Amino acid sequence: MTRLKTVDIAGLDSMLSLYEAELIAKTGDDLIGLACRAADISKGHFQKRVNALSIGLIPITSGQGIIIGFCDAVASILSHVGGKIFVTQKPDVGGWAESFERGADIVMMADDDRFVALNMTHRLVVDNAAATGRAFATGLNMMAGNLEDCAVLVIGCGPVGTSAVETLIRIGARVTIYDIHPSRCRDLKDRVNTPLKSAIRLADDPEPALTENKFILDASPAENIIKVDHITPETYISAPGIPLGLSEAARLKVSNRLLHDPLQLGVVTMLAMAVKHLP
Ligand code: 2YJ
Repeated sequence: MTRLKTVDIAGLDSMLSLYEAELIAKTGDDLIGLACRAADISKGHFQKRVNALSIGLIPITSGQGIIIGFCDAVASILSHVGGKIFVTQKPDVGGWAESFERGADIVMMADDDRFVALNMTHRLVVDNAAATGRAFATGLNMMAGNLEDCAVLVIGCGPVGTSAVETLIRIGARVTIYDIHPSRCRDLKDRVNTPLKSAIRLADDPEPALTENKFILDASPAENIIKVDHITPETYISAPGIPLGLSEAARLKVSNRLLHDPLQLGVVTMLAMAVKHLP
């Protein structure tokens, strides 16, 4: 899993309004709207629940340690959509204690492997990878119009790619999957939680797959795999992977038919999934 860097999230706070305006132009809906569709809850339910919530963010020092700006970036995204948000003064165990003392309904934290939201009332764990896969698959569906019966290429068969494939299959897309490690493609097809596994094809070479597919979801951390020659006027790309997999020329050519961010869609969708079962 890619570890975010401070540079990936620098300035995210001050750009949220612009980010949201671009998201609406691309998908027809805002951050809350897209996240609610991904989590399958209504905007009304989301807003009513979130406005009454206290959410604690705990910096975690284990592994490679604190990423400067990480908790603040997550806090700014959450503040943008509602709720009472606080970053704990202390990291780790001290942060847990503070979250309980301040009555947090939801606690969020990340180490090098997992980024989770914990719904303290329902003992529900929402993983950022699952939320991110859902969000970017939903966003691709919205950008493209409707992906039912359409062919979609998913690059990267990790947890984000798996969740994206499950979401695309639920939408009714025909999905081709590719990973640099072929065994991960087979594992994804075995693991994926759907009776419609026959809708999943395995690609052993990315080149023809990238040329043949106009709808692409890139959930891999590979740079420069999507090149300018792969982009046509009908290409739509949803790219949760960090760093972005498009070459500079490909990025320019695909223009606003690209959905990509380091945290925003995944974080708001985590929150929507975490409040879904609150009465
Ligand atoms: O609390 C901190 O500042 C750090 N322990 C944050 C670590 C952030 N974790 C990562 O970057 C992981 N690779 C997961 C990120 C998932 C984003 N889609």
